Amino acid sequence: MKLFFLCFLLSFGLVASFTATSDDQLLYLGFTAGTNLTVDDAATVKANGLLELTNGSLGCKGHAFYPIPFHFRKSHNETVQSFSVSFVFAIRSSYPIMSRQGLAFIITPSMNFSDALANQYLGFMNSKNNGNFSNHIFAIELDTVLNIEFQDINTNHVGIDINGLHSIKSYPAGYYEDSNGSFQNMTLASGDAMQVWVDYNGEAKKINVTMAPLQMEKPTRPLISADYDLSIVLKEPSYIGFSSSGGEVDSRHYVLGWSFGMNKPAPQINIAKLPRLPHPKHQSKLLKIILPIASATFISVVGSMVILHVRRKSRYSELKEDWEVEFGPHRLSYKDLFHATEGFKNKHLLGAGGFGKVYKGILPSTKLEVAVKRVSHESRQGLKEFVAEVVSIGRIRHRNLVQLLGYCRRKGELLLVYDYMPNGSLDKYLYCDEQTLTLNWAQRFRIIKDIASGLFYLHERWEKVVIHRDIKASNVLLDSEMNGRLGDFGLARLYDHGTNLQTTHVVGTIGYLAPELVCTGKATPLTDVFAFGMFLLEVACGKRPVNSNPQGNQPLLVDWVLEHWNKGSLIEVVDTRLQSDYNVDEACLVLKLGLLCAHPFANVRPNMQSIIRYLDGDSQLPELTDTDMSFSLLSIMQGEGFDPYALSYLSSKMSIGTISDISGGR
Ligand SMILES: Nc1ncnc2c1ncn2[C@@H]1O[C@H](COP(=O)(O)OP(=O)(O)OP(=O)(O)O)[C@@H](O)[C@H]1O
Ligand SMILES: *[C@@H]1O[C@H](CO)[C@@H](O)[C@H](O)[C@H]1NC(C)=O
Ligand SMILES: *[C@@H]1O[C@H](CO)[C@@H](O)[C@H](O)[C@H]1NC(C)=O
Ligand SMILES: *[C@@H]1O[C@H](CO)[C@@H](O)[C@H](O)[C@H]1NC(C)=O
Ligand SMILES: *[C@@H]1O[C@H](CO)[C@@H](O)[C@H](O)[C@H]1NC(C)=O
Ligand SMILES: *[C@@H]1O[C@H](CO)[C@@H](O)[C@H](O)[C@H]1NC(C)=O
Ligand SMILES: *[C@@H]1O[C@H](CO)[C@@H](O)[C@H](O)[C@H]1NC(C)=O
Ligand SMILES: *[C@@H]1O[C@H](CO)[C@@H](O)[C@H](O)[C@H]1NC(C)=O
Ligand SMILES: *[C@@H]1O[C@H](CO)[C@@H](O)[C@H](O)[C@H]1NC(C)=O
Ligand SMILES: CC(=O)N[C@H]1CO[C@H](CO)[C@@H](O)[C@@H]1O
Repeated sequence: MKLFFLCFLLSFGLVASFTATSDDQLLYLGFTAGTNLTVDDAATVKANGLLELTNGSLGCKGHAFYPIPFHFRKSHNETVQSFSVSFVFAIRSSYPIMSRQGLAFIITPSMNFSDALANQYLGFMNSKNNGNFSNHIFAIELDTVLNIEFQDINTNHVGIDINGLHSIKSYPAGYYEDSNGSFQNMTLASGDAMQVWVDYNGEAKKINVTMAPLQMEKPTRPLISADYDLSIVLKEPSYIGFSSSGGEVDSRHYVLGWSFGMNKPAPQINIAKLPRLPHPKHQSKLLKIILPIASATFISVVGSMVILHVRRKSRYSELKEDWEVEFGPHRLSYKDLFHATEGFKNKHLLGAGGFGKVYKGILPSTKLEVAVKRVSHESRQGLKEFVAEVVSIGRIRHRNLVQLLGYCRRKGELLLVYDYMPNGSLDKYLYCDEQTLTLNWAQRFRIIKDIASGLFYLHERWEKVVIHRDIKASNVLLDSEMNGRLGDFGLARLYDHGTNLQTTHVVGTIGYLAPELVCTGKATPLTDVFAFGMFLLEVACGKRPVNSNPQGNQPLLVDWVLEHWNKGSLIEVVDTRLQSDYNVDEACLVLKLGLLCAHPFANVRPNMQSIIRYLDGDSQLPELTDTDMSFSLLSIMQGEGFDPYALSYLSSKMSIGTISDISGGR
């Protein structure tokens, strides 16, 4: 390497040059094919001198390394010396607003990344080795996707990675203004070229990362500064270079220039000598005039034909990505669902809930009756995890759960396909006006037992604990034999994904939310038990959990039942529509169990297994004592900051999400 190598290449009027100025310094002002650079996978050196790391094909990865490894220590038993890196990069995408992964500068003992994955693994990690200390990899990631699994901070960040993608330190892309110290945002995926500096101080064991727009001098204050001893990370010798991966949309990652210095500053990159990015932003005047005219003419001629064609196509268009391949069997085509519901006609509308509208349909292939739920889902973040969860939920089968058959994805929406329940949801029967339609006690008691058994399965019998989070009468559906089946399980998590992980967002429906859930936002099996308790009272009394009393002075059903229990007149709360035609022992059992389950203190509530034993009469419900029951849920909730007005005006249809919207948003 003692060679002094200099090469100028004239191509497209650009000068691309590579200089290995000495054995411990590098400078690339653009790249030339056959340059001292090892590229693999999707990476190529373009004729105009750009190093293109990813070529725009979906889920591709690409690498470029200086082919000769560096010695980072003077001798094998010493610490890693200081070094510094500087490079100019750009991320170009056909859809500027969409996610497209990113690239990383990396130092690695091996150039073989055949086992590494694309997408969120940035082409240098995979799900097995991520975070493993035997990787000996140091990287600076420029990431445009928020990956919850790596605790990414946002969709536009710079991070210092040691042996894995969970950054030891990261910060939104940007720089600190030298003049006044204010922070200026930068958008990695803007398509503009920008410069990054990485400086490691071997004595102070400090890593600084700085970035700035191309025309700017290096800012004094680094964007990220981390104390870390790279001596425990880097292997001797190690390669330096770049790794990159594309995501779900067409995007290209470029490096325009690069310099490196071992124990000395990286040579300054002369911006003027860098190659140009494709799609020049400055069009010639002629083009500015001709282009609109030409395109207008073109559009008007071809337009009508295209519109006809696009209409046909976009009608059934859906989003499908490579990661979904493994979920293949669970994915249903939009075309099938469209035909199944005759184009989502209103006459097939079964109802609408907090998540979206539900339609009845008949799948063309199997003639199976299904319910199709259209859930609007703006955020793409966490979608992969969510779909994985949907598929995992789809494997849950139990006679008291509504089977999820599959899903389909379109732009901004998700379609979930369930078994059709011909007799609809329980709330219709509980709150209907006609006397004839209501359910008798035996039917009610059986549905209660059904739901208990479905919930018990979710909590304790399936391979992992599934918390329902939204138990209520409208989520209890009745099949053709009037068996109770719990629907919507696991769905509430949809709203958890993609929102800020720090601010846990409460999901559920007012009146069914346990006090501790409202405070901590943490759903547990016992918060489900609370909602189940409310459900028991609801079924026995035929009243909604909130604002059930016409006089309005007792907004919570549980407090009203409790008042009667205290007075010894529990039986008076039983639904009058039953016209005293019910089993008094069973009704008392359900009411007392309801109170116990809806207890504000979670540790007093029984688990689902005990609940089933009580309902089956296999064990005796513990006698409720006055001290156990000396609570008013409303006062406790008010103590926790609930607005009593909001509470009393709420119908059970409203969810917490809606309330926070009314009060000015999150
Ligand atoms: N599998 C199904 N079979 C038949 N009807 C269904 C099915 N799923 C839902 N429905 C009907 O669609 C209505 C709306 O359901 P959805 O679950 O979206 O709303 P919800 O339960 O009222 O509220 P939330 O979205 O908060 O759970 C239900 O009340 C029910 O009548
Ligand atoms: C790359 O650089 C090395 C040493 O600097 C030199 O020996 C080699 O010839 C160069 N290769 C090419 C293709 O320029
Ligand atoms: C991109 O690179 C991959 C190799 O990783 C190759 O299979 C693919 O054809 C390339 N696509 C284009 C558009 O060049
Ligand atoms: C490093 O190893 C060399 C021999 O390989 C030895 O002479 C020297 O003392 C060692 N230095 C330290 C700091 O251990
Ligand atoms: C790269 O590693 C894989 C497995 O880790 C191995 O199969 C392959 O032969 C390696 N390629 C080279 C060029 O060493
Ligand atoms: C880390 O990688 C090494 C070598 O590949 C392997 O033996 C070890 O089990 C891995 N450790 C973990 C925790 O995965
Ligand atoms: C700091 O300076 C920059 C440019 O000089 C300016 O855009 C920015 O508004 C200033 N910020 C503050 C807080 O003064
Ligand atoms: C930078 O971006 C963040 C998040 O997008 C935003 O909250 C902040 O206000 C922005 N700051 C400036 C100075 O634009
Ligand atoms: C890193 O940044 C700090 C200021 O935050 C500075 O004091 C230090 O000298 C810098 N170190 C290197 C190696 O540039
Ligand atoms: C009460 C009620 O509506 N029962 C119906 C449930 O569904 C079956 C099959 O669709 C009907 O036969 C029942 O009448």
